[in-house]
Amino acid sequence: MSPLRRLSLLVALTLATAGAAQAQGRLTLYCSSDEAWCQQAKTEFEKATGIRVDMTRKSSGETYAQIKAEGSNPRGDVWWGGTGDPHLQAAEENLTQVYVSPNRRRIAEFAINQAKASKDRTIGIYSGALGWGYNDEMLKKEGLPAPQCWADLIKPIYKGKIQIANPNSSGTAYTALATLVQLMGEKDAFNYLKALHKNVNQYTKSGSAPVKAAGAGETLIGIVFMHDAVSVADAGRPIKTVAPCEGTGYEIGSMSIIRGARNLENAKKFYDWALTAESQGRAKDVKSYQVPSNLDAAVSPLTPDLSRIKLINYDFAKFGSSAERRRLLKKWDDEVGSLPNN
Ligand code: S7P
Repeated sequence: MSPLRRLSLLVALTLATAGAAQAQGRLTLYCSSDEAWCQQAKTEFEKATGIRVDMTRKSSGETYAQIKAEGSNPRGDVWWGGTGDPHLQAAEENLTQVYVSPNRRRIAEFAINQAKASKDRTIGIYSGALGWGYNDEMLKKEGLPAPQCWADLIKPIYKGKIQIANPNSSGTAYTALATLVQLMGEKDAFNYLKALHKNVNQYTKSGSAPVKAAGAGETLIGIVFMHDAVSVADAGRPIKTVAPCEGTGYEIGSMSIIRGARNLENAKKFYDWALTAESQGRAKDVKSYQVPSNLDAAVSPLTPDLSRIKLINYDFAKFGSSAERRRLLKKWDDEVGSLPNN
């Protein structure tokens, strides 16, 4: 072999090795929590491990749809955050993979139940109850009563004053749909949703957008997770948070490793890290006020206390199943989403 040929082979080999080393140092993270929390997770994990994280933030339903579309050629490694139902659906559809982290010892029962329901393809990382936030200044200016119950939200006095997300894209809005079905029975829940439609001025893509809009004075009421309303209030907006008087549903924010993850070892490292008290305790620093699943994680005094909220016995196995989630979303599209705008 000529010296020139030997040299070019050596260069090619060095470049290939360097490429492989670099590939070992990366992680593709699909994040469905709040943008600031996603950014924090990326930065903190990079700092702790030196692994470079490519992070994309999308709502829960959108991320599920992306992982499904990429199923035969997976691009993501970990799906972190977002409501638990679409994580359960992804598990059932074999889009995510089994992993039992050594860091599961101090994890709350609600989070382990999620792992059990999925045969260890997903796990809970936080929880939070559904409710809404309203703009107290606007309410007073308009001389309206504060809505305290689901029944209040369909009153004509709130016509055009409510926002909620579209349940196809948003895990929050799917939680609302499943909650109402469990609270009222399916027939009454769909009648309720049709009545609510008259008061809705916009179905947003993201679940927390409605209360951000309420904080900005663009709508009176945003149906969201209560911790998202607290977060907007904590940012100095005139938002009051409501736990519905009839009772309400809740989420188990979840995490899953995507089947066929290209950076599997790094995915496991991230998964283990995301279950630690240290990483979960940092959420409050970016105004994410969910209840952490690690029992030793620091909890903000602003975090809504779930033991003081009337929670329904949310059936995650049923409403996270592929058939039920698809059926309910189609029914919402056919009977509610397709109604003419007000
Ligand atoms: O981090 C806030 C939060 O409400 O966002 C997640 C949510 O599913 C993402 O937004 P979408 O409703 O648009 O899917 C929740 O898991 C989380 O508590």
